[in-house]
Amino acid sequence: MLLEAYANFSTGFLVDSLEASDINNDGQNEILAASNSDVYVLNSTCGLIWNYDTGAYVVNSLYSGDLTADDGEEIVLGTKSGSNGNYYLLNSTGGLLWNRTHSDAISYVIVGEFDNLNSGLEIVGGTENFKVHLLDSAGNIYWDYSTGSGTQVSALAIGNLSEDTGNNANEIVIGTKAPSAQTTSRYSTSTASRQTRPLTSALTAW
Ligand SMILES: [Ca+2]
Ligand SMILES: [Ca+2]
Ligand SMILES: [Ca+2]
Ligand SMILES: [Ca+2]
Repeated sequence: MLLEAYANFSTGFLVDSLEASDINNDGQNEILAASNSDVYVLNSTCGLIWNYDTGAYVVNSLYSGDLTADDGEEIVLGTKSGSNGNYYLLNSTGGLLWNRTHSDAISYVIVGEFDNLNSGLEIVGGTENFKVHLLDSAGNIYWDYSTGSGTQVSALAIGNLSEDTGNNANEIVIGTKAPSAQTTSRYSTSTASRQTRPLTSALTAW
């Protein structure tokens, strides 16, 4: 099979996170790219529609979803600056809806339905300091879960993985890594583990 580059856009830095989604509801997918402290939204031919610069915060992860009544999909960013992190929510035209500073660097974010008692979709974020957060669409963290000291949350997924009773059908899958003393960067490829955990037991032993 011959794979050919169709178009390209240079961010000038490593691209840490990518997504293709129709964030402005015009029937065509946009390309969302996180690189250094910027988020770029490109059209299907890699033309720049807008970019958003967080300033000092490197964007580790992005994820789009229809979280608020604003037009189109919103984009959640998980970022870091030193050992601190910031969650951001942008609207579909690159406007900042809110940001929330946290004492841990945010390594990964996803959007999905994880609490039917909270209206609309939730945000799940993972940190470089072994925590998983559940946030509502206003940026409030209403619980966190520890994956164990010394690990970093490197990936997250939401899906229905077990039969449940009650309000919450979906579980969270957590990917973690435990960096050695030599490889403390987020690109470490040391041990990984996975867990699934329903919300109802998020704060109790599993
Ligand atoms: Ca579109
Ligand atoms: Ca929206
Ligand atoms: Ca919900
Ligand atoms: Ca389930």
